[in-house]
Amino acid sequence: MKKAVIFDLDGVLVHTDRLHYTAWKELTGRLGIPFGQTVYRRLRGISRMDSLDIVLEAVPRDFSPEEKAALAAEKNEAYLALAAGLGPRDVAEDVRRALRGLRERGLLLAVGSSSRNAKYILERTGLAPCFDAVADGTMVTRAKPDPEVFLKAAALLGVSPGQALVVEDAAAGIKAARDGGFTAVAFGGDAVESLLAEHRVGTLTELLDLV
Ligand code: XGP
Repeated sequence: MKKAVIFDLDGVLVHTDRLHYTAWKELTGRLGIPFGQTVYRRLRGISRMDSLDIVLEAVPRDFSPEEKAALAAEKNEAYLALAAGLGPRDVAEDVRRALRGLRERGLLLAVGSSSRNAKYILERTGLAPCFDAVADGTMVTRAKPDPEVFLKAAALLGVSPGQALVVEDAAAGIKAARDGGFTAVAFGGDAVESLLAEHRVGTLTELLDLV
Protein backbone atom coordinates (compact mmCIF):
# COMPACT_ATOMS: atom_id res chain seq x y z
CA MET A 1 0.00 0.00 0.00
CA LYS A 2 1.36 3.39 -0.98
CA LYS A 3 1.08 6.29 1.44
CA ALA A 4 1.99 9.17 -0.83
CA VAL A 5 2.12 10.45 -4.39
CA ILE A 6 4.77 12.94 -5.50
CA PHE A 7 4.05 14.84 -8.71
CA ASP A 8 6.37 16.55 -11.11
CA LEU A 9 4.93 19.98 -11.94
CA ASP A 10 5.86 21.16 -15.46
CA GLY A 11 3.96 19.06 -18.00
CA VAL A 12 2.23 16.89 -15.38
CA LEU A 13 0.10 19.14 -13.14
CA VAL A 14 0.13 22.17 -15.45
CA HIS A 15 1.19 22.60 -19.08
CA THR A 16 3.94 25.02 -18.16
CA ASP A 17 6.27 22.84 -20.26
CA ARG A 18 4.86 24.73 -23.28
CA LEU A 19 5.74 28.06 -21.66
CA HIS A 20 9.28 26.89 -20.87
CA TYR A 21 9.60 25.84 -24.51
CA THR A 22 8.47 29.26 -25.72
CA ALA A 23 10.78 31.11 -23.31
CA TRP A 24 13.81 29.04 -24.40
CA LYS A 25 12.78 29.59 -28.02
CA GLU A 26 12.73 33.37 -27.48
CA LEU A 27 16.21 33.36 -25.91
CA THR A 28 17.74 31.09 -28.54
CA GLY A 29 16.04 33.08 -31.30
CA ARG A 30 17.67 36.28 -30.06
CA LEU A 31 21.04 34.53 -29.88
CA GLY A 32 20.65 32.88 -33.30
CA ILE A 33 20.92 29.38 -31.79
CA PRO A 34 18.89 26.57 -33.41
CA PHE A 35 16.21 25.27 -31.05
CA GLY A 36 13.34 22.86 -31.53
CA GLN A 37 11.54 19.96 -29.88
CA THR A 38 14.55 17.64 -30.17
CA VAL A 39 16.73 19.92 -28.05
CA TYR A 40 13.82 20.80 -25.75
CA ARG A 41 13.23 17.14 -24.93
CA ARG A 42 16.66 17.13 -23.30
CA LEU A 43 15.68 20.11 -21.11
CA ARG A 44 12.54 18.51 -19.72
CA GLY A 45 12.74 17.97 -16.00
CA ILE A 46 16.19 19.42 -15.47
CA SER A 47 17.26 22.70 -13.86
CA ARG A 48 17.49 26.13 -15.48
CA MET A 49 21.30 26.23 -15.45
CA ASP A 50 21.63 22.65 -16.71
CA SER A 51 19.12 23.53 -19.46
CA LEU A 52 21.15 26.59 -20.42
CA ASP A 53 24.33 24.50 -20.69
CA ILE A 54 22.57 22.22 -23.20
CA VAL A 55 21.22 25.18 -25.19
CA LEU A 56 24.70 26.73 -25.38
CA GLU A 57 26.28 23.50 -26.67
CA ALA A 58 25.42 24.82 -30.15
CA VAL A 59 27.69 27.86 -29.68
CA PRO A 60 31.41 27.22 -30.28
CA ARG A 61 32.73 29.38 -27.43
CA ASP A 62 32.76 29.44 -23.65
CA PHE A 63 30.45 31.67 -21.64
CA SER A 64 31.53 33.25 -18.36
CA PRO A 65 29.48 32.58 -15.22
CA GLU A 66 28.24 36.20 -15.42
CA GLU A 67 27.11 35.79 -19.04
CA LYS A 68 25.33 32.56 -18.15
CA ALA A 69 23.60 34.16 -15.18
CA ALA A 70 22.38 36.99 -17.43
CA LEU A 71 21.09 34.56 -20.09
CA ALA A 72 19.34 32.43 -17.46
CA ALA A 73 17.73 35.57 -16.03
CA GLU A 74 16.58 36.62 -19.51
CA LYS A 75 14.97 33.24 -20.10
CA ASN A 76 13.29 33.38 -16.72
CA GLU A 77 11.88 36.85 -17.36
CA ALA A 78 10.38 35.60 -20.61
CA TYR A 79 8.95 32.58 -18.77
CA LEU A 80 7.47 34.66 -15.95
CA ALA A 81 5.84 37.03 -18.47
CA LEU A 82 4.11 34.01 -20.02
CA ALA A 83 3.27 32.43 -16.65
CA ALA A 84 1.62 35.66 -15.48
CA GLY A 85 -1.30 34.67 -17.71
CA LEU A 86 -1.88 31.38 -15.86
CA GLY A 87 -4.86 30.85 -13.59
CA PRO A 88 -7.03 28.10 -12.08
CA ARG A 89 -8.60 27.50 -15.52
CA ASP A 90 -5.23 26.07 -16.61
CA VAL A 91 -5.62 23.08 -14.30
CA ALA A 92 -7.24 20.23 -16.22
CA GLU A 93 -10.34 18.54 -14.80
CA ASP A 94 -8.42 15.24 -14.89
CA VAL A 95 -5.80 16.73 -12.54
CA ARG A 96 -8.44 18.01 -10.12
CA ARG A 97 -10.30 14.70 -10.10
CA ALA A 98 -7.10 12.73 -9.52
CA LEU A 99 -5.94 14.94 -6.64
CA ARG A 100 -9.40 14.79 -5.02
CA GLY A 101 -9.60 11.01 -5.42
CA LEU A 102 -6.13 10.41 -3.99
CA ARG A 103 -6.89 12.69 -1.06
CA GLU A 104 -10.17 10.81 -0.39
CA ARG A 105 -8.17 7.57 -0.30
CA GLY A 106 -6.01 9.09 2.44
CA LEU A 107 -2.82 9.60 0.44
CA LEU A 108 -0.35 12.35 1.20
CA LEU A 109 0.41 14.55 -1.81
CA ALA A 110 3.56 16.46 -2.73
CA VAL A 111 5.23 18.22 -5.62
CA GLY A 112 8.84 17.45 -6.61
CA SER A 113 10.04 19.90 -9.26
CA SER A 114 13.40 21.08 -10.59
CA SER A 115 11.88 24.48 -11.25
CA ARG A 116 12.70 27.42 -9.01
CA ASN A 117 9.27 28.84 -10.03
CA ALA A 118 7.24 25.88 -8.76
CA LYS A 119 5.67 27.61 -5.76
CA TYR A 120 4.74 30.64 -7.89
CA ILE A 121 2.99 28.40 -10.44
CA LEU A 122 1.15 26.49 -7.70
CA GLU A 123 -0.08 29.80 -6.24
CA ARG A 124 -1.15 31.24 -9.62
CA THR A 125 -3.12 28.14 -10.54
CA GLY A 126 -4.69 27.77 -7.09
CA LEU A 127 -3.14 24.30 -6.68
CA ALA A 128 -1.00 25.14 -3.62
CA PRO A 129 -3.57 24.08 -0.98
CA CYS A 130 -3.87 20.63 -2.63
CA PHE A 131 -0.38 19.60 -1.45
CA ASP A 132 1.08 18.63 1.90
CA ALA A 133 4.62 19.46 0.78
CA VAL A 134 6.52 21.09 -2.06
CA ALA A 135 10.17 20.36 -2.86
CA ASP A 136 11.59 22.48 -5.67
CA GLY A 137 14.74 23.74 -7.34
CA THR A 138 15.35 26.29 -4.59
CA MET A 139 15.76 23.50 -2.03
CA VAL A 140 18.27 21.14 -3.63
CA THR A 141 21.89 21.21 -4.68
CA ARG A 142 21.57 18.48 -7.32
CA ALA A 143 18.72 18.65 -9.85
CA LYS A 144 17.03 15.70 -11.61
CA PRO A 145 18.15 13.15 -12.78
CA ASP A 146 19.54 13.14 -9.23
CA PRO A 147 16.85 11.90 -6.80
CA GLU A 148 17.47 14.69 -4.24
CA VAL A 149 14.27 16.65 -4.92
CA PHE A 150 12.06 13.54 -4.55
CA LEU A 151 13.92 12.43 -1.41
CA LYS A 152 13.34 15.92 -0.01
CA ALA A 153 9.61 15.72 -0.81
CA ALA A 154 9.37 12.28 0.83
CA ALA A 155 11.21 13.54 3.93
CA LEU A 156 8.83 16.53 4.17
CA LEU A 157 5.89 14.10 4.01
CA GLY A 158 7.51 11.71 6.51
CA VAL A 159 7.36 8.70 4.17
CA SER A 160 10.06 6.40 2.79
CA PRO A 161 10.69 6.19 -0.98
CA GLY A 162 9.18 2.71 -1.06
CA GLN A 163 5.90 4.14 0.23
CA ALA A 164 5.55 6.71 -2.56
CA LEU A 165 4.65 6.86 -6.23
CA VAL A 166 6.38 9.50 -8.35
CA VAL A 167 4.48 10.78 -11.40
CA GLU A 168 6.72 12.10 -14.16
CA ASP A 169 6.62 12.95 -17.86
CA ALA A 170 10.38 13.31 -18.40
CA ALA A 171 13.16 10.75 -18.65
CA ALA A 172 15.33 12.72 -16.18
CA GLY A 173 12.54 12.61 -13.60
CA ILE A 174 11.82 8.93 -14.08
CA LYS A 175 15.51 8.12 -13.63
CA ALA A 176 15.55 10.30 -10.49
CA ALA A 177 12.52 8.48 -9.10
CA ARG A 178 13.94 5.03 -9.76
CA ASP A 179 17.41 5.86 -8.45
CA GLY A 180 15.77 7.22 -5.30
CA GLY A 181 13.91 3.97 -4.67
CA PHE A 182 10.43 5.28 -5.59
CA THR A 183 7.87 3.59 -7.82
CA ALA A 184 7.91 5.59 -11.05
CA VAL A 185 4.77 6.29 -13.07
CA ALA A 186 5.23 7.69 -16.58
CA PHE A 187 2.55 10.20 -17.55
CA GLY A 188 2.10 10.69 -21.29
CA GLY A 189 5.55 10.97 -22.80
CA ASP A 190 6.87 8.63 -25.42
CA ALA A 191 8.24 5.12 -25.53
CA VAL A 192 11.56 6.05 -23.88
CA GLU A 193 9.96 7.47 -20.74
CA SER A 194 7.42 4.67 -20.63
CA LEU A 195 10.04 1.96 -20.83
CA LEU A 196 11.97 3.39 -17.89
CA ALA A 197 8.97 3.54 -15.56
CA GLU A 198 7.22 0.75 -13.63
CA HIS A 199 3.77 2.03 -14.60
CA ARG A 200 2.33 4.13 -17.41
CA VAL A 201 -0.78 6.32 -17.33
CA GLY A 202 -2.41 8.40 -20.04
CA THR A 203 -4.51 10.38 -17.56
CA LEU A 204 -3.86 11.20 -13.91
CA THR A 205 -7.16 9.69 -12.78
CA GLU A 206 -5.69 6.30 -13.74
CA LEU A 207 -3.48 6.74 -10.66
CA LEU A 208 -6.53 5.90 -8.56
CA ASP A 209 -6.20 2.30 -9.79
CA LEU A 210 -2.54 2.11 -8.77
CA VAL A 211 -2.79 3.10 -5.09
P1 XGP B 1 13.09 27.13 -13.83
C1 XGP B 1 12.91 24.99 -15.41
C2 XGP B 1 13.92 24.99 -16.55
O1 XGP B 1 14.19 26.34 -16.95
C3 XGP B 1 13.35 24.21 -17.73
O2 XGP B 1 14.29 24.13 -18.78
C4 XGP B 1 12.97 22.80 -17.26
O3 XGP B 1 12.36 22.10 -18.32
C5 XGP B 1 11.98 22.91 -16.09
O4 XGP B 1 12.55 23.67 -15.03
C6 XGP B 1 11.63 21.51 -15.55
O5 XGP B 1 10.71 21.57 -14.52
O6 XGP B 1 13.45 25.60 -14.24
O7 XGP B 1 13.74 28.02 -14.83
O8 XGP B 1 11.59 27.29 -13.79
O9 XGP B 1 13.72 27.27 -12.46
